[in-house]
Amino acid sequence: MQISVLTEIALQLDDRIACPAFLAVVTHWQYQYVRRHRLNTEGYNIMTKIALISGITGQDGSYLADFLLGKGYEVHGIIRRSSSFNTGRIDHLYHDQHEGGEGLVLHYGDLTDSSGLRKLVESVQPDEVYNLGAQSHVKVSFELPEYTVDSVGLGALRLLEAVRDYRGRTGHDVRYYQASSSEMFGSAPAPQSEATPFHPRSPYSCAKVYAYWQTVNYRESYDLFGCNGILFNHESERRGETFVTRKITRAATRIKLGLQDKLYLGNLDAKRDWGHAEDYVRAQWMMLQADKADDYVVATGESYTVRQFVESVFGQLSLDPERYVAVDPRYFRPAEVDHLEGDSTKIREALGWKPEISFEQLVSRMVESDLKLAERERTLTDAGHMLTSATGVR
Ligand code: NDP
Ligand code: GDR
Repeated sequence: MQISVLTEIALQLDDRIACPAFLAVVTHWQYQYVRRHRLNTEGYNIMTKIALISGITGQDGSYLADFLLGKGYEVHGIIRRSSSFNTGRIDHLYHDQHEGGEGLVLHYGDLTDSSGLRKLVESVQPDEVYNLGAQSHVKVSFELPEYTVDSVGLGALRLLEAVRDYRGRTGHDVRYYQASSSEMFGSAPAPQSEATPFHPRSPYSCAKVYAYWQTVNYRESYDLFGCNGILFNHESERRGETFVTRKITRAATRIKLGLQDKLYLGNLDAKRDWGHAEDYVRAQWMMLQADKADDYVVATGESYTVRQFVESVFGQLSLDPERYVAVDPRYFRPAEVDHLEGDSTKIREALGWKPEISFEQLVSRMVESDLKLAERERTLTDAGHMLTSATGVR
């Protein structure tokens, strides 16, 4: 109603004093209104929000897509071109458009390609942008420092610029989430909170510190609604197999079924604050629904050593870790982060977030899921099929 009145005014102005910029903005609003409103099953006019996710094929991207689709969002994801399939974590969500698929739309793009990112933001016209894409492996970042900094640090800057330009041209407000990391605290003593000074210890975490400050800078300089979620480690059944928790659950369950003999790990004394990714993507969304943009630590507040994680997993499977686990210095890092344990009081008090899944439940869910996977592998090997190694190289 209000929109069509505005369009009417714009058209008259356009005739008389030629005001194309105003007309463009109003036309944009009108288009947005039509695109974002639909009738629900009871016939009520409801608002559809549009989200754009970088890193949708990763652990968090896939859970966030599940979560947002469940809330009625139209979700757009950026995927990288790859010579092999990289959409395994979101296959359950994606329906081919030829089969009437809706809700989730995938686009090729890369955080190292600014022109592609700009075009995407322009065409998707998102209300919320979640920047989760990254070369996210800390040990790998020592071997690929330049690429890591390009995708993690400059990648965030490229996306922020694309959002700023789109907002400036259309007046459309876009909220931006930056996947910041507890790795930024590095060697700062635990517990770490929003007030703890950063001391990054890897190319990855240096790049994350850069992206963190650019997000703050865009908020302060351009009044962009940008939030940093400083997330402590979060794991799941969908965790990449070269991160330590999944490497352990994959190996232990394979050992249980006679598919593997040994598990080689690096530093067993590192302590981490491990939560479940499902709880953490909810926190990401909550930050963008708040009245005011801010930065928040997201953590459980409990930490365990890698050794304790091993004991818990092997214990669940009634296996003796002493027999199967060995240390291989190849997995040590040039600089280690010894102890991360988050103080998430701020988000708990300001937004009412808290984790629902305990450490014990996290371990059980991962073990249960990987045991099923190992059983399928066992069936295949029993039928004479060759399997590629499930043990990560990192
Ligand atoms: P994953 O490694 O599982 O996923 C990373 C995603 O980024 C994948 O979709 C990957 O694509 C994509 N990606 C990698 N490089 C590029 C690029 N150049 N351009 C576009 N996309 C790219 O990470 P998580 O899901 O675990 O983490 C999500 C984000 O949160 C990351 O930014 C990570 O650094 C950060 N983070 C993670 C924490 C955790 O404990 N999980 C804690 C704190 C922060 P592809 O599938 O093709 O490889
Ligand atoms: P992290 O996770 O470096 O904290 O980064 P990772 O699981 O790789 O390592 C956790 C700790 O375990 C020690 N470790 C090993 N790690 C791996 N990967 N492989 C091993 O064999 C091994 N043995 C011991 C590590 O030295 C380390 O101390 C993760 C990523 O998701 C980042 O993107 C994210 O920002 C941080 O968590 C928070």
